[in-house]
Order: sequence, then structure tokens, then C-alpha cells
Amino acid sequence: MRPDGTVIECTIKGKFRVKGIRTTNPVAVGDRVMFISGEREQGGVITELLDRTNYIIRKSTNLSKESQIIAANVDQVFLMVTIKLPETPVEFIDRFLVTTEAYRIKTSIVFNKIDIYSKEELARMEDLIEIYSKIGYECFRISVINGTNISHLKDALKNKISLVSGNSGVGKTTLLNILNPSLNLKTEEVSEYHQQGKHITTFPEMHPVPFGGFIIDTPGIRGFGVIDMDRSEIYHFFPEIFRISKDCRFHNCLHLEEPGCAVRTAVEAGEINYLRYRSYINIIADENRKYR
Ligand SMILES: Nc1nc2c(ncn2[C@@H]2O[C@H](COP(=O)(O)OP(=O)(O)OP(=O)(O)O)[C@@H](O)[C@H]2O)c(=O)[nH]1
Ligand SMILES: [Mg+2]
Ligand SMILES: [Zn+2]
Repeated sequence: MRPDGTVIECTIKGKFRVKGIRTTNPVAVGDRVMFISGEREQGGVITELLDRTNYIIRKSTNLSKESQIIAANVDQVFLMVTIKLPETPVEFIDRFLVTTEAYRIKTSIVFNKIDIYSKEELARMEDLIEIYSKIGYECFRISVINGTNISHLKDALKNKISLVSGNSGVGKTTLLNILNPSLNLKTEEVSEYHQQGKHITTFPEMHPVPFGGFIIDTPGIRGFGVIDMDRSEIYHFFPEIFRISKDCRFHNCLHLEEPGCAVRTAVEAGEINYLRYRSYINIIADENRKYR
């Protein structure tokens, strides 16, 4: 795609390899490339992959060492979540945030479908917003269907390259369609029976928006395996845990059972949210399983 949003279909010639990682897709959405225009048709051939300012990788679930680059060169990420239809689990949010923290990409949380929440569900959303905004994540409360607070979101999206992620059915593509109605992308109702989305978007794609900027719509993610990271560094990506960890007695404290752990004290005092701590423990437990 040219910076003005026009699209040139390109093929890849030869082999592109990214140092140190084996990926299933050498060129990903968001990549900046050099290409040679074809003669008569619109098509072109990609000849060079320019350096990436960042990228997000997803590990394949199978045992092969291959990973997939979800997107490259993104300015910011918006994690779209819903309290119901479907319900986004807190641990899912936390695993996602660990990943974007590891890539040092600014991430905001967008609560969508506020038009259908009961009083209790709205209260639950406010509880979550309190937790996450206190840590430093900007939160939006929107209804794409009713247009509520979309203008706030537009301000944040303007002139940036933004990746929108979240489970299937939360409304990522519906959002893009109202931001750029000419796109007319496919969306689908959430299954009443399974209360889950149906994985309608199948590959990540970048789209221009008329007020300036680009949005990358992505397929709904299921579980989120945390990318390869050392057990001992996971807490670096929980900003509020990391901040307090400096007061732990042992510098290599994992904040599990160690004596003099400032993090556990903060959890007991309610300064660190218990759900967040629980997500941390569960991620560590996963990592342990891997080493067995
Ligand atoms: N009530 C309500 N429904 C919404 C809202 N936003 C989206 N939806 C509905 O949610 C359903 C799923 O929306 P999609 O945009 O397809 O969801 P998605 O996140 O792109 O899903 P995948 O492509 O499968 O990952 C559609 O039926 C939308 O009409 C909202 O603000 N309120
Ligand atoms: Mg979609
Ligand atoms: Zn500790």
C-alpha cells in the first residue's frame, strides 16, 4: 500500500530471512518494502524489506520453532474487550499486555458493546477500568453500534498506525467499518449458543481511515501463549509489579514464596490488584510446565 492508501499487489521474489527467528511469513502487514512496479499491470515485485521499528510475533501452537509475525511498525495497539458476548477473561487481557509490554508498544484497552451491559456488567467494567488505568493503560468505553465515545477513539487513532486486537466477536471489524464505511468488511453475529465469535476476519490487514492514519484489523485471537521469555523476567512486563519489586529483599525474587517479598505485601494490602497477581502466577506456572 502506498502512503495515500492505494494498493499495489506484489509478489515476493527470492528469500527474505529475519535474523534469529524462523517465521512462516517473511513479509508481514505493516512492513515497509521496496518494490519494482510491473510493466503493464498494477502489480509489483518486492525486492527489499526495510528495517522494522518493531514487530509482534505469535508463537505457533505446534512444536515447530516457527512463529508468525502478526504485524510490524505499529505505533500503538488497541486491545478490544467485552464484558459479555463474548466475555473477555481478565487473564487474557493480562497475557496480551505482557506481550505488548515486552515489545514496548503503547497499548490501550477499548471496552466495546457498552450498549448491552446491565448495571452489574457496567459496574464490572468500571472495576476493570479502575485497575488498568491505575497501572497506566488508557481505557475507552465505547459502543460501536450506538456511536458512543467513538470521537474520543478517533482522536487517539488519528495519524497513527494502530493495531486492533481482541477475541473473536468483540467488534474489531465493525469498528473499522464505521470509521471507514467504504471498506464494507465482513462481520458476523456472535453465536448465541457458544457466546463466542466465529472468527470472521482470517488474516491481518491494514486499512486507511479518512481522518488520517491506518488501522490493522486482525483475526480474533483465542488463547494467548506468552512469547518466549525467561521465567525470571515475566514480572518486568507487569508495570505495577515491576515498580514494587525493587523493594523485595532478594534481587532475584520471583514474588512467589520468597521471604521479604514487597510484591506479596502489596497484593495483601490491595495496592496491587489480586487478579493481576493471579494472572502473573498463572503465567509463571505455564512457564514451569514447559521446563518439565
Ligand atoms: N450490541 C453491540 N454489538 C456490537 C457492537 N460492536 C459490534 N457488535 C456486533 O458484534 C458482532 C461481531 O462483530 P465483528 O466486528 O465481526 O467482530 P470481530 O472482533 O471483528 O470478530 P473476528 O473477526 O471474528 O475476530 C457483530 O454482530 C457486530 O454487529 C456494539 O457496540 N454493540
Ligand atoms: Mg473481524
Ligand atoms: Zn518479590
